[in-house]
Amino acid sequence: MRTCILLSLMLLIGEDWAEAQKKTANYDESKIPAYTLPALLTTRDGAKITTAADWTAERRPEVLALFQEHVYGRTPGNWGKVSFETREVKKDALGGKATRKLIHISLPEHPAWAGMEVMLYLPNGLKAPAPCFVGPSFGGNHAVSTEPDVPLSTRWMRPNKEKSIVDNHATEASRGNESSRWPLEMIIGQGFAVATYYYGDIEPDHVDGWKDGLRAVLSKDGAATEWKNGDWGAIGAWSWGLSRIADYLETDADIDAKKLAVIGHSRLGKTSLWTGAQDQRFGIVISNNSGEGGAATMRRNYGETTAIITKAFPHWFTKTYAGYGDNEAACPVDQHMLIALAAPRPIYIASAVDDQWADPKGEFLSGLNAEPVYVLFGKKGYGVTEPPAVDTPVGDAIGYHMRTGKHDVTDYDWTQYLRFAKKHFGQ
Ligand code: GTR
Repeated sequence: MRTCILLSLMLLIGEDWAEAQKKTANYDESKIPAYTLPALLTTRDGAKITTAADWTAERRPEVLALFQEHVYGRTPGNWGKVSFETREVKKDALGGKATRKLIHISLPEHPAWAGMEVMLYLPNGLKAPAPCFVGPSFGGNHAVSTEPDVPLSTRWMRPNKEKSIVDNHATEASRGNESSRWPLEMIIGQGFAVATYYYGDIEPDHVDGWKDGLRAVLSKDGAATEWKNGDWGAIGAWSWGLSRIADYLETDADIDAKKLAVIGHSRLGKTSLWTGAQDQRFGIVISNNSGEGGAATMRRNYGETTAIITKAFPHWFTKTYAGYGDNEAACPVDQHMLIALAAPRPIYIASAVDDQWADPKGEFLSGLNAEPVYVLFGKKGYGVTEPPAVDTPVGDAIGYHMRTGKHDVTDYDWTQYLRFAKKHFGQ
């Protein structure tokens, strides 16, 4: 009971404190202090990168290592064998339009981790293996789907009255509460599969969540320990989950594993970007309203800042990152370099005009400033240098739009992602 009260208190400090900062944050362009971005195409020892081959062989590994060391932490490599158990194949899902598979992923060498439940919807009647969107959910598979026979997640969930979360657990009334963000029929209707899992299967999203999650299980002694600079944070762990889904999809003959698009919203958009950077099996990377610690330029003091995010959500990142609060200039990376880690794979960044907390212009700028790497590969970026008007998508290998409305994932966003994926996957 006492732990429960303490936990609730800590949660309030995290989410509610961040919420309160939204009122006092800077939203005035003229008040952003001058900044210089770290050079994308100069190595740490000063060598200039002028070819795609040199980017791939020299600078890319260096930039990836810098993000591990300073922002998200290193993903350990000690999970061993991964096992997949298909627990359900429902051929007449979504009124016969789709096949729904439920796959349990676990680690036989680490039975202390309860594993993750993957829900995969496949379009019925396709003549070839399907391309697939892969993304984590905030509310669980039963929240993504409105189908009443999807098992209700039994995992810990963030308090949320509107979503009918009672005592940190989903209830029958929670079904479908995230379905507007996952327009399954629309995605299936265009010939794409969707694979998703509840991010809390990997780690509950609060400061002490790791103690009940995969990070504790994979830590050296399998016991609670303190995290050091460079150790992975929750974003790294959630991202690990997406890579394990890719492991599974590579074994599923109904899927074209050369056509996987990783997608995420908000904190899970940060997760999507970090996944795309680490795991090149994802051929397209999509960041929806990912904001600070995602696509937004770290050095712009606009909306959420490094100081705010690392105070409210220290567990998302490696410990080192907190040291850059109000001291971004000292950080050897900025987020344009994270976008560049997707190159030459297509990447899409989406903002919403009423989501100023996420700094839409800063999200746009990271894509723009990543372009020199795409150019090395003979690819085109936005084709514009100023943020486009609302609801006017731009770009080629780097796509961008600023949607009307608030922080959310809407059908408008998915319309653009489907168009982008069809174009680049040649569907
Ligand atoms: C906010 C946080 C953002 C964003 C968002 C979300 O409170 O400040 O960085 O990640 O949560 O995930 O919905």
